[in-house]
Amino acid sequence: MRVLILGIDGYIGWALALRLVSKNHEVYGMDNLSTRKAVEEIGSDSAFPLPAPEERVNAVKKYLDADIKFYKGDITDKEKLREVIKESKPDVIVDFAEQRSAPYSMKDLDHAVYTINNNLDGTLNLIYLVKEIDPSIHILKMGTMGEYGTPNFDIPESAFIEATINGKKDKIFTPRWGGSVYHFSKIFDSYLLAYFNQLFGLTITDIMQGPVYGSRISEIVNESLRTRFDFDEVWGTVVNRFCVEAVLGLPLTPYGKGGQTRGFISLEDSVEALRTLIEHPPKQGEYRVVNQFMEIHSVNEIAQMVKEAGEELGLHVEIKHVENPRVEAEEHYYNPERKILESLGFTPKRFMREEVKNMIEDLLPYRERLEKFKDVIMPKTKWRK
Ligand code: UPG
Repeated sequence: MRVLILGIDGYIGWALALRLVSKNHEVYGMDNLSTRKAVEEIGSDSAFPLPAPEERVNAVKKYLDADIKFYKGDITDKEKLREVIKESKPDVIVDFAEQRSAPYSMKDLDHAVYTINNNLDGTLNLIYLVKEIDPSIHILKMGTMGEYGTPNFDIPESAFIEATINGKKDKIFTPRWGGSVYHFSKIFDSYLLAYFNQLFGLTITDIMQGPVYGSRISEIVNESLRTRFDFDEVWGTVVNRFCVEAVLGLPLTPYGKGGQTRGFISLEDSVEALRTLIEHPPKQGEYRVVNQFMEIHSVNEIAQMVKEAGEELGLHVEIKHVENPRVEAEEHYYNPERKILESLGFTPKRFMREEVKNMIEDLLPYRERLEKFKDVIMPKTKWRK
């Protein structure tokens, strides 16, 4: 298949590109390199040094004997996006090209406005250009399990549910409630995708993915092929952060009570799940919602796993709860449904307990580099100032 990845320079975008070329798909990618700049803005960097895009493409040629065509461009620039879609003629467009950090979106008004404008402009451009150029293109859009929030009911895996209100039944969009401006931007994306699916008959997979962790996929056979790995208070996600904290000898930082519970997936399983969804598109004109996570854990359980993995590797690891910078439930019910990936033949391969040890092993050679970023680990970005 011909696959265009928007946001190919990111954590999952790059890893997916490697997986797809190794399975003989034709990969085109576009990125405006905004994550690199925004991470620099807060004084941080990827744990693994990142080669420039051209060097990454050369490394793919050298180590995987495959070609990736990289376009530098911003999906909020509709002329550029039109040019890239027309030139690459994709069967499927995978869209990761959004501001993806909850804390970044909560810094101040400017960051909130940027997040909403950037994410929604990109989604609208993509929708309208697919309709204009070739409405049969499958749009595989990265959303988040965070769209649902933490409701006191089981989270369904479907776009719509049947509800009875004041004794009358109707179909309603599955309820969503975000925990940051970023998460709301994804909720608004989902409404747009569902609406334009009904209006234009577009073929869409809207992926509700839980936080991804990990540093390995089988295609990373040389350091120059590594994908980025963030760990600071703004761009790092919880498991990846805890592993870096363990490597640096800093206490692990569960926020508040640490009972926050989420559905997690390893990087390896994430790219393989995405490949499965690419190779098994929905019916033409269908809007498909997929819940993409493999294990449910609380932040406290994760801290415990990372502590044990670190200690097995000879590190001294402490856990120290810190005041929660976010506004979120710290103890709650959590039971999301997951059936679609399994129904397509997908089975997970990597689990958190073993994977955190691999991550610490991968990070240890970079300890000196990570030492330089000790100041950006503790949470400073507060939801309520
Ligand atoms: N948390 C801690 N300690 C930390 C970091 C986070 O307790 O040091 C908590 C945090 O309060 C939250 C949970 O861990 O309750 C998850 O936070 P995090 O890992 O930062 O994930 P999200 O903010 O939900 O966002 C990530 C990605 C986003 C993606 C989403 C998928 O940044 O792009 O959509 O995961 O759910």
